[in-house]
Amino acid sequence: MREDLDEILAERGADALLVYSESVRNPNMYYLTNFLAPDPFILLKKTDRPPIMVVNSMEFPRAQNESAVKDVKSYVDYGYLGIIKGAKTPKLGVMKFLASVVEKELGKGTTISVPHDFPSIATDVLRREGLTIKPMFNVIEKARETKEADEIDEVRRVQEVVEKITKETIDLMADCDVGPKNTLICKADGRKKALTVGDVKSLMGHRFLDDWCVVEGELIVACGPSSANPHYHGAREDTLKANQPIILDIYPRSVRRRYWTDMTRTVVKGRASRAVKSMFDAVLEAKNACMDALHEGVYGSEMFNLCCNLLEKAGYNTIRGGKQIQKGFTHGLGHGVGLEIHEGPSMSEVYKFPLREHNILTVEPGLYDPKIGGVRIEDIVEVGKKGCNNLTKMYVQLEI
Ligand SMILES: [Mn+2]
Repeated sequence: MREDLDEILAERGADALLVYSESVRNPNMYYLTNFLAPDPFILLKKTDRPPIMVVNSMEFPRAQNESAVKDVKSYVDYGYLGIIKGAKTPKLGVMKFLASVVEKELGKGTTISVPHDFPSIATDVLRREGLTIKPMFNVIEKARETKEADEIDEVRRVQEVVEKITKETIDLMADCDVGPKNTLICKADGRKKALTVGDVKSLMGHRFLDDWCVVEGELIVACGPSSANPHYHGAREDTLKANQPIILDIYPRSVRRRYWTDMTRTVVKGRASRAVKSMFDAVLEAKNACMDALHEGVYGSEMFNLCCNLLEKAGYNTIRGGKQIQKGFTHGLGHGVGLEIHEGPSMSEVYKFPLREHNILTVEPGLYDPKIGGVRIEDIVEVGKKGCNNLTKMYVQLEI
């Protein structure tokens, strides 16, 4: 939570925080400001003091209206134009300007924490101006891991949209006829055609926008043996087939508030083979058992180990111990979700830290076989003190 920032900075030995970035792609900057701007601006915060935001003159009125930061200042207040004109090049001038704002607001002799992706050239210029810059991992990210009520509400809202649209997509597949070579045939504009991955993604993308959510890049709609690669997204021209697993991994974000959600369902139109049914049963059992075991204090690595124990007991191979495998459980159990689709905390072998109340995490065991395809089931949950709260309400059903 934002209020944890001061404590995190103090633990790391920093007196202040500095971010210089745009906020459309940078989740840390958006998190600290709730202000969306496509060009870089400045955020400074001394420990135990409210943050200050410094934006260019064009963004100043909008920042005053829209940002969560109360103390908004304009580049004009710090003599922007004069500094730029006095520098060798405009780009170097911007760095000198940044240094002068930081010196004025934070001062020399202050240990200033910057994120890992703070521009290295800015670090160089600021240090040359005598400022103490310390790049650090996991300062803002650590605060972001524990969600506030309004953040959880927003993930829940996007999740509701995901469930509505995923159900519609599954209904569309269920209503298809089965044509030659097991190809799903749907009716579009009064005529029959093979249902492609491109059709499904295009439909879903439009429907998400109707609910003010957006797909960035591609969803995963993967059918048959190719779905054995967990991050095979499905090619536009791929046709969907009956009697084979179809993985739908659906992860849009909200257009304005920027929060993601993540859900996966695996379905078979028609009849699933015995092998796919066995994989499905093992994955579902592992998911349910892991969700039962999830609560504040348990380590991410313990959760991963529990899942591996269950899947190994069911006769499947896992990547535990750093094995390179293609058949079995080939990825981690889950990841944090928020302003990034993959963020902390993580439920993998190396995450030897306790999970905390109000973490939002996916629980997504999967089993894969390059000859058959994959089965993955993914829910998104909020970690609680004694258990977890499943934000996913959608049914789990293999055959449709
Ligand atoms: Mn996921």
